[in-house]
Amino acid sequence: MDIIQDLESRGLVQQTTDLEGLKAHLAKNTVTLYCGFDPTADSLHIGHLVPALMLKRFQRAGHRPIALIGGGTGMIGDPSGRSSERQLNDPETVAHFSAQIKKQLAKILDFEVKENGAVARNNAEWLGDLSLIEFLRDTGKHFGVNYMLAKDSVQSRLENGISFTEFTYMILQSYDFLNLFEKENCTLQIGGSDQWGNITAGMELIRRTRAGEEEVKVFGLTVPLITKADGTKFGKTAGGAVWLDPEKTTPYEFYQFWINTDDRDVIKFLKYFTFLSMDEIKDLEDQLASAPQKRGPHTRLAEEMTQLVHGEQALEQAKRISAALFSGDIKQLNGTEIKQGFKDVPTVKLAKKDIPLVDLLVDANISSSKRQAREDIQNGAIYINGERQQELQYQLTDDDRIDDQFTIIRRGKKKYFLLDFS
Ligand code: 545
Repeated sequence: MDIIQDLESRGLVQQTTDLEGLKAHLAKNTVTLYCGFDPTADSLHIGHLVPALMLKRFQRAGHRPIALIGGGTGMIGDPSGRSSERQLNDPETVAHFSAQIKKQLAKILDFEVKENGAVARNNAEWLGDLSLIEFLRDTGKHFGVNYMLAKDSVQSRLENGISFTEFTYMILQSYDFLNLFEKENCTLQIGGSDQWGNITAGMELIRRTRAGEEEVKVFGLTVPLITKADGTKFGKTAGGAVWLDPEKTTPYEFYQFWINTDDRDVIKFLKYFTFLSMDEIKDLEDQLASAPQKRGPHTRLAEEMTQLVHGEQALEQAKRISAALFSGDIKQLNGTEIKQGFKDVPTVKLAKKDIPLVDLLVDANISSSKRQAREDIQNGAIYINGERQQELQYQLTDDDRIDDQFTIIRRGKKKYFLLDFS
């Protein structure tokens, strides 16, 4: 099966230019392709994974991916898919974001392999010292204003307004494609479907500047934007976006996000996000039909994704945390795992001493008064590290502190509190 067939069977191809030509091109050559990422934040989120993994899919099929960091374009702002003008970031921020994004992409792609090792480029390298006069004469001349106005990215902004700055963005991205074509023999640009207008603009620029030359064949391909069966936005949780940076979204939260995928979406996501073969995915689809309560496909998706983004050890931790929280057997976790698993529960800092449970419940605002605290204990509503404690006189000791630092108190069915004795 060729790469395009594989991508099509996974539903990963939204639009292409000259599909048959592209298939032949990929069959005949080691193709250099690129996808751009503008440093608009200090981390990628899971929405960016599909195009990033797409580069990896091409690499696995023997082609050569370029991860382009938009250190230059990130100073301007892509109007594509946006209903209002962007806030400009200062150069230091853009440089900081660029470094972060580059690190994340470096974890996904293989830069070491000899034949078709991935390459990272930053368009600040060439856009940075481009003179305005040169740019307007050599590049701007190829863009008719009518052509630019017809693009979706501009059309959808006519009402709200668009600055000349953002209006020019498509020319910069086009210049990149031309530059990578000339310097790296890059002949394919990929991106999300919001990038179609910019990608085709670049092809047009290459065609015009290379007019009359033979063998100028470049292509574009877009992946679909991810939709969910329930109509809500993909990749958002109550706590916001699901980031790749483990400081922003812990591996445990990341794992939980995928585990909680809707039954109606899980097979599609296995196709979009994992490298499981279509046969393996078909097996999981059968499992979903015959034993939906087992959530086999969801577990597999969560495992594959956590391993891919955070590595084996983080995956094991995420699974241990999930199992401990499910069974209530919290004692088996270590301090780091406690911190991850209880990141969002109310935390109370306390001094390390043997303190009567009744006092502790009041001090930590777990029970509203001593009377209430006694009632809670007697009713069996209080759990220390997962174990019920009904002894009114009970005193917390070192034994109750996990890694000499943390105690988890549960009140009732699911109200958790983290006591931090550090
Ligand atoms: C810049 C210069 C080029 C080619 C492309 C670009 C970037 C492009 C763009 N892409 C999006 C993006 O998001 C921020 C990521 C980092 C926080 O704006 N003009 O930079 C997204 N892209 C991946 C997919 C996308 C797109 O990085 O293409 O569709 C999201 O899935 O929105 O020469």
